[in-house]
Amino acid sequence: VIKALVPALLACGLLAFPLSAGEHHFQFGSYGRVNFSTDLYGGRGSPSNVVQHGVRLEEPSYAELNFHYQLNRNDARELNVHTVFTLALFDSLFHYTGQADSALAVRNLYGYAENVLPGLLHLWVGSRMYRGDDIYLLDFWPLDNLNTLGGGAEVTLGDDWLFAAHAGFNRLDDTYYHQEVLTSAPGFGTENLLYLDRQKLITSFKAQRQFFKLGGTDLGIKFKLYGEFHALPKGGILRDDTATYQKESWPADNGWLAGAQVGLWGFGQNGFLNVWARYAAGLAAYGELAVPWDLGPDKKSTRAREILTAVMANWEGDVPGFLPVGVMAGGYLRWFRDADPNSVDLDDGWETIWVARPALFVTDHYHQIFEVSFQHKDPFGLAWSSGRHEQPQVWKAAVIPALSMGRGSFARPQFRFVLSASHLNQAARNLYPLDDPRRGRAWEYFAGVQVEWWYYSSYR
Ligand SMILES: [Ca+2]
Ligand SMILES: [Ca+2]
Repeated sequence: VIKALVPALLACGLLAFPLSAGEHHFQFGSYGRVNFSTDLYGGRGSPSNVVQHGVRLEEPSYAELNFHYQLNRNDARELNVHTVFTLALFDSLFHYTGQADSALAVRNLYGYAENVLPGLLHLWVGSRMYRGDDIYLLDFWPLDNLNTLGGGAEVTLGDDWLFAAHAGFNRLDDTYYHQEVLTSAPGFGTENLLYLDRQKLITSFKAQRQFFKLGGTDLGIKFKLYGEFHALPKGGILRDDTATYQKESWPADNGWLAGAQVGLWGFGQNGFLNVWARYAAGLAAYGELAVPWDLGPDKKSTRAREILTAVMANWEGDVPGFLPVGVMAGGYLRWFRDADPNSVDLDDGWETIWVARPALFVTDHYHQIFEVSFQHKDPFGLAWSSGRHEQPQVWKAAVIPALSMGRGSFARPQFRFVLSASHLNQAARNLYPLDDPRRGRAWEYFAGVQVEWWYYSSYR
């Protein structure tokens, strides 16, 4: 039967695809950062932050291995299929802990069909880091950053217009989404009952317009509009905190997010500027991979809000009579309110961080880099320790001699020595646990050696 089918399938063109495909490509890529450090008090250098997204410089080691296979046809406008597999390794290094285990995560596992309609329509399905532009200095994507299991479509009209829509589900390993209960089986013994199984649906939409060579210069500008809608069906769990199971039910819930980005590039060397703003409500204010906390009296997230604005810029150029220089800068301002009726608790408030990283490109490879940052948090509630309104604040300054593969703030791989000092005010130190020795130190240090690389990675 199969032998008889082959000519028929060939005739239909169904088997013809792999036979007539052009060159196949395999590409290995990677993003990585590895560091070892000391806090100069005998311990490991650790991040000292009072905001959600602190400086990248103090982050733990992390790596991605990116395997990309492309069935590449000869004509760039013909159907072209990519499969992408990215494995991530988090900071659990055998040579440091002595434990032969790793913290792994699959960050990409998807197929992308390019030119389903030539030059117009592209489709993808799978598990994907689906995201736009970041604030490199904070390792933070302020507008569009989904880690999703789903699928989507992209429509491109030349290089000018891009429209994209996507839908995906997640069901975190938490009893807010998922519960299995041991029950007695008919007859004898026990069995697992999947009592709660509610998936959160996340959909996203983006529209982007780019303009190139503005006024005959190298300047380009882009405008992006972005939105998300989150929906969670109703559900309930069995609580076994009493002698008998108690049923607890939750209503259906939802959330939405709307935002925009303006991007400018093509000034100086490697110059660009991105500005973002977004407004989120309900489930979307807590983020995609979150279990919302402190819900309203109706057990819904309706009252939660997040407002965020962010900036990232880079400029490099020659200063006459001096060295070539560069400066990266970025930051964000965020206001958040959780869903409970109390608007003056510690969960609600403002936070902001601003960071600048100037560099002197002494030679193509030796770069003298500096980084300064300031972070501030204004929780509306009263601090537990003092009963007063406290505003944690941290200043940081770092000296970073670096060896880079080429001139430029984004040239990688980069080897660097980092000596960073942080000054924490009393309110910031009060965030540490009571017996933590750091409560008594106004200054914290991070001295370390790092290497960071990326090539053919989904990171850039
Ligand atoms: Ca609140
Ligand atoms: Ca609260």
